[in-house]
Amino acid sequence: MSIVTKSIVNADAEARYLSPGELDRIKSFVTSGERRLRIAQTLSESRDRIVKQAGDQLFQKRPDVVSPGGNAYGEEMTATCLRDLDYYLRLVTYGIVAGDVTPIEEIGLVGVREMYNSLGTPIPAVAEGVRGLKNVAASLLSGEDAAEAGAYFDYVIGAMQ
Ligand SMILES: CCC1=C(C)/C(=C/C2=NC(=C\c3[nH]c(/C=C4\NC(=O)[C@H](C)[C@H]4CC)c(C)c3CCC(=O)O)/C(CCC(=O)O)=C2C)NC1=O
Repeated sequence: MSIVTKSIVNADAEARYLSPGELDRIKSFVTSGERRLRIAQTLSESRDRIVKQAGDQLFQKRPDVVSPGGNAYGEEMTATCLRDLDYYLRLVTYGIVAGDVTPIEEIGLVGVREMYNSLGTPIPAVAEGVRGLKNVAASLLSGEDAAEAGAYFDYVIGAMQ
């Protein structure tokens, strides 16, 4: 949900007009719109490269996950692992566009620890992969844009600590 929808739902639940504070927050959401869309566009266009490089970095740091007995060992499992990184990059672009972490939370983080535990996937290694996504993404963005995007990657990483 974006801040616009959220504010309207909250105000209507109390049958009131949007408050000055809500209008202020919506204003800053609207004025940052062009920048947020530009960031999401860059990340979407470069998704293949971002995921590939983040995967390479992860498997260099954690060779155990792609070694025999590792959770991402074998072509198919490695591809599934990279698919998960692609999922998180996609969810981060949703968050950036919405200006809100709720889509990331609802689609990709609720129950994630239990899920990875049941699959035997090492969660710190997934977090490391998302850190890689963040670093590669940052290398494609200006400093200010990288900081904005970084907050959403950090949100995912934080949920996996
Ligand atoms: C959009 C929201 C969403 C998420 C997040 C998601 C994740 C997700 N990852 C899965 C599997 C998996 N995830 C991984 C990932 C990894 N293994 C490692 O060692 C690495 C650290 C890591 C890559 C960074 C692997 C290897 C599997 C397959 C495990 C198996 O089948 O045993 C599965 C089990 C079903 C399947 O194989 O598709 C789900 C549901 N699905 C979703 O719909």
